[in-house]
Amino acid sequence: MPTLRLVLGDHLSRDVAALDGLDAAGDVVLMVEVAAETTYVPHHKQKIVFILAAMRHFAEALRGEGINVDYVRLDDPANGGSFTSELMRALTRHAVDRIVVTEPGEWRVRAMMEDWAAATGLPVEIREDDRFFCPRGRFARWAEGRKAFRMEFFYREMRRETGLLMEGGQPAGGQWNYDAENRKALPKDARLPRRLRFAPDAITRAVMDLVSTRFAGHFGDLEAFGWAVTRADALMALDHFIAEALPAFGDVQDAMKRGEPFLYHGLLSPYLNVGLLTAREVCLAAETAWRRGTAPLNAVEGFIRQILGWREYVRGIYWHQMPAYAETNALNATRPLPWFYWSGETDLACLAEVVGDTRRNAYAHHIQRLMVTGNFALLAGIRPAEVEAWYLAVYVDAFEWVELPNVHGMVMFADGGLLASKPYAASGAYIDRMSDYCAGCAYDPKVKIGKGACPFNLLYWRFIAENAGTLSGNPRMAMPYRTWEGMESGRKVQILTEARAFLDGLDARPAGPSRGRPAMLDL
Ligand code: FAD
Ligand code: DLZ
Ligand code: SF4
Repeated sequence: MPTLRLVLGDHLSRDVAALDGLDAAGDVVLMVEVAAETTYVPHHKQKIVFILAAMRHFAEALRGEGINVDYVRLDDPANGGSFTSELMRALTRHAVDRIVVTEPGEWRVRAMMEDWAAATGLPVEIREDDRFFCPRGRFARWAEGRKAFRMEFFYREMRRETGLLMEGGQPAGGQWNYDAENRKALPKDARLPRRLRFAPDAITRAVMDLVSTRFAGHFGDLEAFGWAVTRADALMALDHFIAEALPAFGDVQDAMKRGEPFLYHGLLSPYLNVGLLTAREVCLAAETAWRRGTAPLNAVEGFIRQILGWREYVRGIYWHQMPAYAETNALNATRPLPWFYWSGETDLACLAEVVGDTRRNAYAHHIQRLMVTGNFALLAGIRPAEVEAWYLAVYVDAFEWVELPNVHGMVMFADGGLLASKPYAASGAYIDRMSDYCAGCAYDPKVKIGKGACPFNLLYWRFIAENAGTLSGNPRMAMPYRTWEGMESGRKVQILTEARAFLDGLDARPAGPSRGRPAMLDL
């Protein structure tokens, strides 16, 4: 029976479920560039280029196999602008008996798909996305009956089930987790690998021209675009990472350095998330490096845990908890997002650096996201929905299934501790220990109050005081609460007064245009 197979922008895998059983003679593969997806948050320019260029290359590869691909471009004058409108229009071009699609990565698109059978009058088969280690049903069984979820226990089950880094039923090396070895600061003489960049070809350059005109006001630089947009190039990026960066990935996984946004990180999340690489092949490549003796166990375990553990865990939580998950605000945070998240114009050097990296590359590594921009948003009490919209917009790898649990749960503690056992709140001392950012700052991480006091120090104690009702009973927060309670009352008053003055000075939205202002922002 002739089938219309819709392939979305993050379904770019040849073995994606929607293409299973494809009949090249009778079926049509539909791919659509649509305004609604390019603007539901003001995506970084590089993110739009990455997805549209990867889609165009994927369509070419399918055509090379003799498959009938109906590809609708963003600038097609007849383009109706949404998945639904383009599906309806495609049905006027093709006589098909049914529609097949892989389940999407976002709740809002899933809800849209539920209406398609009624709208089209055709059967719509929404197939499970089997590119993950842990099917949704498997996660639900693990989650059943638990009040709070903890990644570490989930991860151990995934290790056992996949056999990754297992020896005779036991974890390789005798330990499940080597995180304690992975928290070193970057040595001064560290030699960092040069990272692969992929020069845009004619297809990608055409998309860059489109984006630089149509999305000129969106956040982010486009000139530096060097992401892979084909599977062949993504595989080259994987090989390069395994050979050049993985061996040192572990020790300094949490380090940050001015002018060095990539350090030893994989830079693989965009490829994993749109389907140019599979999670299984990436984990197997890392495991093979360890078995061959070219990368140490602490690095390989740390890396595999991010994918087999964290990535699968946050996806499980997303689908298990949505749509209610996005609505909670356990710490009642209500402050608007400061404008410097878009402009980078702030005298807090760490924030200026991370926003600057994000603007240049549509990338920041995990600790930059968690402990700089995330930590600030948590301590300053920014409204979770605004923080989430920012993260979803600015990173090339951002899709809601992975962004939301990381921001809502891990960063903002807005789920009240479902995902993490305590908030990742830290004072300036943490940033000073893990980076060289403070050396160039107007503030001093060692100064706690008064002139030059690092705002993270003031905000940390204010956060502790403000959220005592919710957090002081948490055993993992016992130490900061003991310290706060033991602090001399005059000092407490001074900290709270200075923190309040700092927060009052934060500027949510400047009157005039600012560098980095996104064209459309509907938060
Ligand atoms: P590496 O450090 O090399 O890690 C290897 C891989 O592990 C990554 O490619 C990624 O697939 C996976 N991974 C690592 N940490 C996580 C995690 N916490 N959750 C899920 N996967 C993880 N990742 C996204 O893919 N999309 C997002 O939108 C996203 N938003 C985030 C927002 C916040 C506030 C935080 C704290 C983390 C977020 N992450 C997100 C997770 C992580 O920061 C990125 O996956 C990572 O920085 C990608 O760069 P990399 O490939 O160099 O990662
Ligand atoms: C993110 C994105 C963008 C910017 N543009 C498109 C697009 O034009 N067409 C498309 O199929 N997908 C796009 N995407 C990815 C979708 O937003 C993604 O498939 C949904 O969010 C579901 O995960
Ligand atoms: Fe950031 Fe404080 Fe260090 Fe400045 S002193 S870079 S604000 S942590």
